[in-house]
Amino acid sequence: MRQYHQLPLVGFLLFSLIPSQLCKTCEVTEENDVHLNSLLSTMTTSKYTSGTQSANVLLSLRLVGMQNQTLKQQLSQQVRSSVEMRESNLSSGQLAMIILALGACHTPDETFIYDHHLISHLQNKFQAEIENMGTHDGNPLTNYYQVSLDVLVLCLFNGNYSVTKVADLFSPENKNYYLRGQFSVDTGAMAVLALTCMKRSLINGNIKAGEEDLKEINNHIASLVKKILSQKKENGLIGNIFSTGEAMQALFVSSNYYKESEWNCQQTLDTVLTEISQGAFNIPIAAAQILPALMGKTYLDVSKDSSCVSGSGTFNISSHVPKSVTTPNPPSNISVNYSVVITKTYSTTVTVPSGSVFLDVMEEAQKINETVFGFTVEKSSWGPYITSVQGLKANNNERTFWEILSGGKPLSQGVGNYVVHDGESLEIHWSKY
Ligand code: B12
Ligand SMILES: *[C@@H]1O[C@H](CO)[C@@H](O)[C@H](O)[C@H]1NC(C)=O
Ligand SMILES: *[C@@H]1O[C@H](CO)[C@@H](O)[C@H](O)[C@H]1NC(C)=O
Ligand SMILES: *[C@@H]1O[C@H](CO)[C@@H](O)[C@H](O)[C@H]1NC(C)=O
Ligand SMILES: *[C@@H]1O[C@H](CO)[C@@H](O)[C@H](O)[C@H]1NC(C)=O
Ligand SMILES: *[C@@H]1O[C@H](CO)[C@@H](O)[C@H](O)[C@H]1NC(C)=O
Ligand SMILES: *[C@@H]1O[C@H](CO)[C@@H](O)[C@H](O)[C@H]1NC(C)=O
Ligand SMILES: *[C@@H]1O[C@H](CO)[C@@H](O)[C@H](O)[C@H]1NC(C)=O
Repeated sequence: MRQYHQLPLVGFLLFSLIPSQLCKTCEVTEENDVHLNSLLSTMTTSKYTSGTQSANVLLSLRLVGMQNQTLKQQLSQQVRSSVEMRESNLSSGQLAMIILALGACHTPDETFIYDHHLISHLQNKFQAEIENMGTHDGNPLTNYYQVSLDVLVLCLFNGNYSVTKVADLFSPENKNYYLRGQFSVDTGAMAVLALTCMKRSLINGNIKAGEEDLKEINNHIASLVKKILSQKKENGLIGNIFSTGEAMQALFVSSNYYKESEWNCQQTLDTVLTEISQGAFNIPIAAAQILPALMGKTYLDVSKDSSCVSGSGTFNISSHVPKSVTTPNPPSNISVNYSVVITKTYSTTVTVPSGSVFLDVMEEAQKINETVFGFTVEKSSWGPYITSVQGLKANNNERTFWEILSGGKPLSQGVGNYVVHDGESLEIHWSKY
């Protein structure tokens, strides 16, 4: 930890190192606004139980200039009370997301951040992440998605952090960018947003650091952008459908690190719109994470003065709520094969009503044999998260978790949302990421 941003400016030389700050976006046109209605109604009609979930949604609605004051007031209230009730228990990234939401668009919520000293709490939580990495083989308390959120928010809200330390931490070779051996697009995208914020602050002279730091940050952005683009699929999605929104944000703010021919933004946008119409974003946090990019917005816009007025004015949200996707067929039962895999495999066949989700199967199995199929679950912003099976608990320090699969393939939805099919082979695996 050599340099902090209080140190003197290195100088104008820095400017020459950096490409201009163009920001290329593609966004939904007015005639496509209708596609956004289902996203907005998912966010409008949900019950909010998690502070992080409310914060994600509030941030998203504010960034796109959504007009419903009642809804924004409710969400803001929930976010603030989640701080008042359990500030000390929030993870670093949860607190960062809350600050981002409250600080977006310069509303009176901003004073809450300062009255409650949230920036200095975040500095401490960020410090604890770094200390944990030191004592636990480079593993943060949470994960690099959250560590990136921390840096992004400390940068946007002028918190104190070491530029040199962060530049070292965010080296693209760091194992924390990878989950199950795969580059995590969500994580890489959040890191690009954080590094870009730092880069801009350095150029503007808001923070001071050595020339070496700036070079390093530039190199990291370049190489992360390359990795993100390498996860681009034939249909334009980047990573999977749920990482695409954040990848788009990262690519918007880093457009001078790739050639125009390397990314067809319109194709990505069109595929996302198709997925929206098929109901892919049917939980509020998924809707909240895709929406800003569709309107050409990024989390870096949070600190801009005039960024939160939507270009196309207000949305015309249909009061019509999309019908639930469950089939109206008479209730019938289906059977699935369910296994718990540790080193040994424990299997059973479970019968559940059609339309059941993975979690229902686990509950049925638990009734059959509590010792073998007993499990614990925690509420999270994405729904229920499995924390232990047979008493064996997931542990971030060891990078262990319970992975869910169907037919041997990892699922891209959680146990609360994945709808099971007759004859399917479901598994929950004790795994390392
Ligand atoms: C880090 C991460 C993980 C880590 C979490 C542990 C850790 N070390 O932090 C690991 C690798 C273990 C993991 C596991 C899974 N994950 Co994950 N994960 C993420 C990631 C990159 C960041 C989450 C985060 O910290 N958010 C920020 C904080 C502030 O919010 P939070 O709500 O407090 O975060 C907690 C929850 O998000 C929870 N969590 C993480 N993943 C998932 C997935 C589900 C379904 C649920 C309910 C909760 C959950 O862990 C976080 C830390 O405690 C997100 C990306 C994203 N866009 O959000 C994907 C993401 C949330 N995960 C996803 C998935 C699919 C999974 C798995 C279901 C994969 C699988 N086949 O097993 C499992 C969960 C299985 C289970 N046990 O219930 C999807 C969810 C999509 C969806 N529609 O539901 C995402 C969006 C990635 C993606 N692009 O597909 N994940
Ligand atoms: C605004 O949000 C509230 C929920 O907070 C909802 O009941 C109301 O219908 C919304 N208004 C519009 C115009 O969508
Ligand atoms: C904080 O978390 C601990 C352990 O998870 C729990 O026992 C405690 O009740 C929580 N405190 C609050 C205020 O939520
Ligand atoms: C900023 O943080 C560093 C440690 O990371 C510390 O040495 C320094 O005193 C802090 N400065 C302020 C103003 O808090
Ligand atoms: C809003 O949408 C509804 C139905 O889609 C339409 O009838 C109405 O004219 C639209 N209003 C505006 C202001 O565009
Ligand atoms: C489905 O299973 C439940 C419980 O085993 C049973 O009560 C019910 O009659 C079954 N329904 C059908 C349509 O088979
Ligand atoms: C269920 O799955 C397990 C593990 O994949 C397998 O060993 C077992 O034969 C399967 N059972 C049935 C009835 O398909
Ligand atoms: C649960 O499964 C274990 C291991 O197969 C077995 O030893 C035990 O007797 C079973 N318990 C019940 C209640 O069936």
